[in-house]
Amino acid sequence: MGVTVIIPALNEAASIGKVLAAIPPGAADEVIVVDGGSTDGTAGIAQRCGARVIEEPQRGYGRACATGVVQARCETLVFLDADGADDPSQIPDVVALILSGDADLVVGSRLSGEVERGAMPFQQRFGNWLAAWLIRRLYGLAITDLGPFRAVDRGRLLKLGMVEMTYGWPTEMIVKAARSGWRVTEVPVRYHPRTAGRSKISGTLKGTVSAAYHILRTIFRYAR
Ligand SMILES: Nc1nc2c(ncn2[C@@H]2O[C@H](COP(=O)(O)OP(=O)(O)OP(=O)(O)O)[C@@H](O)[C@H]2O)c(=O)[nH]1
Ligand SMILES: [Mg+2]
Repeated sequence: MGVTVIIPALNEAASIGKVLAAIPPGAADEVIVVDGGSTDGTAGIAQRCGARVIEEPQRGYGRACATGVVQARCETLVFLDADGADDPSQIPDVVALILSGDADLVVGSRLSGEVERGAMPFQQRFGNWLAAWLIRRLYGLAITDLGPFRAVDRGRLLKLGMVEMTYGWPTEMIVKAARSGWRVTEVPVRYHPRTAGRSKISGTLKGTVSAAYHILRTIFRYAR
């Protein structure tokens, strides 16, 4: 029982403390920061803020999340980013339908929620819209976004057999959930611009092309 919050982090020293402090008291029984070998002191800050820090030296957003899943001690998992883009005060909203047994996967939708100015460049907004449209068409799942802020049952997630270890991971979870007949629900969430540092993915051409490739490949791979 209980809730484990899993936060993948790579060089997010400017925001990790604020993110951890914003987790509402009582909202999580365990908070894991999966550190990808940060060189800016992220792991130390996370530890001092009371998080359980797990090192995952292999690169990849999905890899970090998957390591958190294996290590988590609670049955309900919540994923959110370390860069300050997601709002930890919304953890209770995201996790509620899992805890009540009314959903198997809850995805925080930024597009049906609130995107702060500068949080989501046009290409990221369009990419998410397109991916969600494809998933509606190919999988019959009524979703609007593929956001990282989400909640899921750990036992179920382990049975999905996740293989994507980069930015295709969140997409793979959704399409495999659809294929497995899970009850997938969205709740609106707020999305802020990352607290500090240059955008590594959504604001760069290389990052955008790579993320788009992994997301689209994953959608078509399981559509057959
Ligand atoms: N441990 C670990 N964490 C990662 C890795 N890549 C990204 N992250 C973390 O995963 C979260 C999402 O990554 P971001 O770089 O913010 O991805 P994004 O939101 O698509 O793009 P930008 O915010 O525009 O850079 C952040 O908390 C990152 O620190 C990695 O290889 N290892
Ligand atoms: Mg980000």
